[in-house]
Amino acid sequence: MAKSYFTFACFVILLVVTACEEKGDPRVMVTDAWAPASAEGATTAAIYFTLKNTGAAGDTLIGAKTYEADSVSLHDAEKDGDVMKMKPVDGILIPKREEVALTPGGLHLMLVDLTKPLTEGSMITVTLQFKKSPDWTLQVPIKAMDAAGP
Ligand SMILES: [Cu+2]
Repeated sequence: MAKSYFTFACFVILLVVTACEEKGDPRVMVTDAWAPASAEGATTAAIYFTLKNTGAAGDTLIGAKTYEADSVSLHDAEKDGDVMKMKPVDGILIPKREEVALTPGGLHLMLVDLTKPLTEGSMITVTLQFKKSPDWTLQVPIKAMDAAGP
């Protein structure tokens, strides 16, 4: 009985794995999340992380939510002369088998209308929403205001 149950379980796992491969699903992982502490009186804050897609299809980060802010936008940044300008983007594409890094001076999540300041040494929870992959909830450690990386 135990043995046949084990065989059945293996068969089911095999079916699930096969189904995923055939559909060519994305497989997105999120690593190296961090955010600098927010400036005194600031109403916005940026969050950075790396998206890694080891799957057989591309996916798109389309949004995020957190209790720390009224809304979350996807932003890109570029230098316009000496000024760093940010602009909203509809989504962040993560091509299959590729990595996309959100870093200072480039792509980032923007928390808009913070419910409270992000303080160094604390941790916040953010849920990422993708076009195809399930939601991914991550813990984001808050670093010093002048930190350059995770
Ligand atoms: Cu921004």
